[in-house]
This record gives sequence, C-alpha cells and structure tokens, in this order.
Amino acid sequence: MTTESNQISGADAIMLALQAEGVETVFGYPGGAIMPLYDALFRFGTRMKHVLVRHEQGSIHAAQGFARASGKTGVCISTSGPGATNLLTGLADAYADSTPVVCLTGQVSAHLIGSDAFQEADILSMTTPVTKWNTRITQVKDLLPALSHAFYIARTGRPGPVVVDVAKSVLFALVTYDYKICTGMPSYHPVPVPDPKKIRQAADWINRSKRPMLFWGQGVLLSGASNELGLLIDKAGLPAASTLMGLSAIPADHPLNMGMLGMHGNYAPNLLSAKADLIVAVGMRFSDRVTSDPSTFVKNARIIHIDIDASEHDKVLQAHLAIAGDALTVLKSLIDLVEPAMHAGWIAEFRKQQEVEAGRVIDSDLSCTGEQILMGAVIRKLSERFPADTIVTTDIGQHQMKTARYYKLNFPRQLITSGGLGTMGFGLPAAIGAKTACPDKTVLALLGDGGFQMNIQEIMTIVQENTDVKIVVFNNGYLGMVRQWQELFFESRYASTVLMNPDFVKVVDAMGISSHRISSPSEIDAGIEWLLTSDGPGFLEVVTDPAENVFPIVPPGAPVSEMWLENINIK
Ligand SMILES: Cc1ncc(C[n+]2csc(CCOP(=O)(O)OP(=O)(O)O)c2C)c(N)n1
Repeated sequence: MTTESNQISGADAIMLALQAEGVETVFGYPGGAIMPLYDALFRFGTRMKHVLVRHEQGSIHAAQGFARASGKTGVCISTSGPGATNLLTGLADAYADSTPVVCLTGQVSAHLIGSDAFQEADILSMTTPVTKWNTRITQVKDLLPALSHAFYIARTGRPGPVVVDVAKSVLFALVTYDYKICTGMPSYHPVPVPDPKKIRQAADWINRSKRPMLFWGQGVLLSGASNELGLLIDKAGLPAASTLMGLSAIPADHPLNMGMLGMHGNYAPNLLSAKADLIVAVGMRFSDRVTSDPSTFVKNARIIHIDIDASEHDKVLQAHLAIAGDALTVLKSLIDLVEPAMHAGWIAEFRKQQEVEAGRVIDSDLSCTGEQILMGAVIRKLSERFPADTIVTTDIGQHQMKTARYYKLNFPRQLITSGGLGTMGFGLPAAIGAKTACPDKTVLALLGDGGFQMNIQEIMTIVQENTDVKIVVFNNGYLGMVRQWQELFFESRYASTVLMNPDFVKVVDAMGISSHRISSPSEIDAGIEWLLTSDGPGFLEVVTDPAENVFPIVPPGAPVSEMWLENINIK
C-alpha cells in the first residue's frame, strides 16, 4: 500500500479518509472509472463493509436510510456516466429531505475529460441544483482536502448531499496521506447563533397567547431536540402538530401531540390552525403539502419561525419573528423563559375535532368490516404487534399516508420516508440502510405494489447481505394514490393506474426470501405473526381493497381548514 517515499495511491487515501471519518459501511456498485477504488476496498478487507446494491439508485436510498436512522453520514460509491446519473434521483431526494450523504462518483481520467470519452458525463453540472456542495477532483493534491470538506458540509448546519467526482487518474496517482478532519471553513457558518432578544420576544408572545400552536418539522429530529420539544409544549401547554418529516419526535400518544399537519394530516390541527393566534414553527419549512394555499394559511396568527437555515425564513410565509438558530439551542432557551400554562379551553377544541375525525374516518379505517383488507387496519396492527424499537420505512402513496396516520411512532427517527421529493422506490433500499445502521433494531418496510416494483431488484441485495428486514407490500392492483386523485378530481377517469402485478410471493420466494400472502381480514393476525416470527428477512403480500382512499384530504389549493372528511363530490 505504501511506496518508498511514503506515498499511497489516491484510491488507498480515500479508504483511509473514510476510515478517519468513522465510516464503516459504504453502499455502491462498481464499474470502469471507479475500479481502482474497488481494488482498494478489496485490499482494505474487513475494515470496510461494502453493500453491493442492484442499481445505483438503491445505493443512495440505502445511504439515506442509513443516515436517517443513525444521524451519521451515509456514503455511496458509483462509477462514472450511467452509474453516477443513476444517483440523481436520490441526490434530489436527500437534498429535499436534508439528509447527509457523501457520494463518491468515478470520472474518466483527467486527460479525457471533455472528449466524450466512454462513460463520461458531466456529473458536476447535473448535480449542482440537487447537492449542498459538489466538486470534481482532477489532481490528487486536491483529493484529501475535498473529502474532509465533503463530510463537514454534508453533516453540519442543515445537512445535505455532497458529490465528490474523482477522475480515474487521481485514484492511481500518488499522494502523501495527511488527512485532517475539517472543523470549520471560512465563509461557511452553518450554525447561526440565535438572537437572545428575539428568543425573549418569542417567549413573551407564547406567554401572552390565548390560542397558541406549535408546528414542528424534521429540524427537531436533526438537531436532537425531541426531548426539549416535549418539555416546551408540556410547560407552555402548546397543542403541537408535526409535518410528515417531523413525525416520531414525540410519541404518538403524548397528550399534546395533535398529529400530522397538511394534505392527509389530522383534522384538528388543520382545522384549528385557522383559529390559532400564535404559531411557533420549529425546524419546518412551510412546504405546500402543509400550507396548501399560503395566502389562506394561519391568517389569524402571529408566526414565529425558528430554523437553522435562514434562507427558509420568509420563503413561503412572512414570519412576524424569524429566529435563525439550531432547534435544540432555541428550545432550551425558550423552556426557561415560558410560563407554565394549560390552555384548557383551547385544548378542548382539539379534543372535539379529534372525536369528529375518529367517528367519521379513523374508526372505519381501522376496522375491516367488509370482505376486503384495509391498509390502515393492517398498519395499526403491525404497530401494535411489532417490537417497540421497530424502525419503519415507507414508499410513496396511500400506504405512506396511512403509515404516517396509523403507525404509532414512539421514538425519534423511527419513520424513514421520502417527504420532500416523494420518490417511489425509496422504501425498500432505505430499509436496507436503516438495518445496516441499526442492526439491533427491527426494520419494517411498508411498500405499495407500484413503488415496490420500482426497486424490486434490491430484494437480491437483502438476500446477498442477509439483511434482516421485514417487508410488507400492500397490493391494491393500482397506483393507489394517483387512482384516488383520479376518483376525486378527474371524475373517476382511471388513466394508466391499473397495475398488472406479478405473483409477488413467487417472485420474492424465487429470489430467496420466504414469502406469504394474505387477502382476507380473517388472515391479518396470522399473517403479521408469520412475518414477525419469520427467520431472517420475510415478505408479506397484503391484498387490499382497491377502492380504499386516504381521508381526510385537503383538496388542491383549498385552505387547510376546509379539508374533506370524505369525498364530498359523491354526497
Ligand atoms: C418516481 C415516482 N414516479 C411517480 C410518482 C407519482 N406517484 C405518487 S403516488 C403514486 C402511486 C403509488 O402507487 P403504489 O406504489 O401502488 O402505492 P399506493 O398509493 O397504492 O399505496 C405515484 C405514481 C412518484 N411519487 N414517484
């Protein structure tokens, strides 16, 4: 590995740098331009685990799942050209969901760049809009500083994905190994110091509010502020609601946890947000899935917006008080400054609307009274039967929303779902990453029949790695969420949403995972028990009611307080 002059190859230097950054596992797929790095990986032996995915998209979603479950930075490796372009969707997903990922992409040798060489693609230009930072290394002297910057940028402040595109010639070139972990960079100040005057102002507004609400997002999970969130809402008596990405920060049955905001969120927080006189928004970005039409959103409230990324302030909603800072720091200060309060009358209004939602939606969602299985009922039973430490990943669509609504999430980082980009195909590889990061926890992937087929090949990764994940595919024979929108908003014209599926049990079984199918409500309990006790990875296909919908729903563009509890068009 070393030469007489004590220099090592760029490829070997990358391995040592990864080790210095605490990386123990990388997810990837080899090819021409990256072969010297794979050779170094081979020679590194057991010091670095490599998970061989079946498609590069799987590698980045796995790296995301790893990062989301553990709070560490996920790493993936691809070759140049198609290997690197296959990462694009994952990069956009990680960028939208603030996930720290470092991608090492191979590039053709430096002297070939710009010549349309075999498998040459301008990955830097392509990934610029979907990365927090990217760089191309054509000279080996720049390699190690770039890697240390990459890890620093990916994990600090608002985390995000980074690409380091390395020319093949750099992997062969010799370099003196002098890696230094980056602890700061000039002109990049990722964690703003919150203004104490603004925090006092925020506490004063909380203390004087009659109808306050707290909204939280993934920023609370990223900053490790779940405990402080609970302490603040308990002390100040704040009814609180989460974005999809913030779910699991406080337990589902915390009395002040009013559930999820937004399009398929809970009725009470959506409805009553219109009556609130104060919104304390922590680590969330007022996505359109939460606000619907921003001009009608929380019209009667003063808005305090706390976020580590000041560019989120006033992007969608004009905050009356914008505090740039880390959620943990700001919440800790607020806990000291707020006065104990109960807001009993205001909380009672939430309870009333919770009863309305239970009676009109939840009770029927959770009980299969007909001949068909309902997803919600299975998801609630899974959450009751699976161990308390289960990490849940989802794909995109109806089953995702049912999971967000009905899986009782109880510990931070328990739910790993694609929120910002809504990437079908995310859930299965994300589960591989989550299990790799947390081998002692149970990992459950809840997928739709459409999204499962987008990255179905990753079943073989699970088999080869013997990754003990439990997989449930809800087979409704449709691209369910799109079918629902066609029913509600396109007069039931089901354009290209009927899905012809293979025999999933046969396919997955043939790939090497024991598989089982249930299709009637009477089989639910036994099916879940079978999955739970299956030895190693297990696959359960659940044939569900093709007509099942997700309610409530905020129809597109409507004020969130006008969410429908059922399809009002057919009443
Ligand atoms: C890559 C990608 N393509 C298309 C979509 C649009 N889309 C959102 S939900 C959905 C249907 C998902 O169907 P399925 O996986 O069967 O899940 P279900 O809604 O039935 O639970 C589609 C096509 C998407 N989110 N991602």
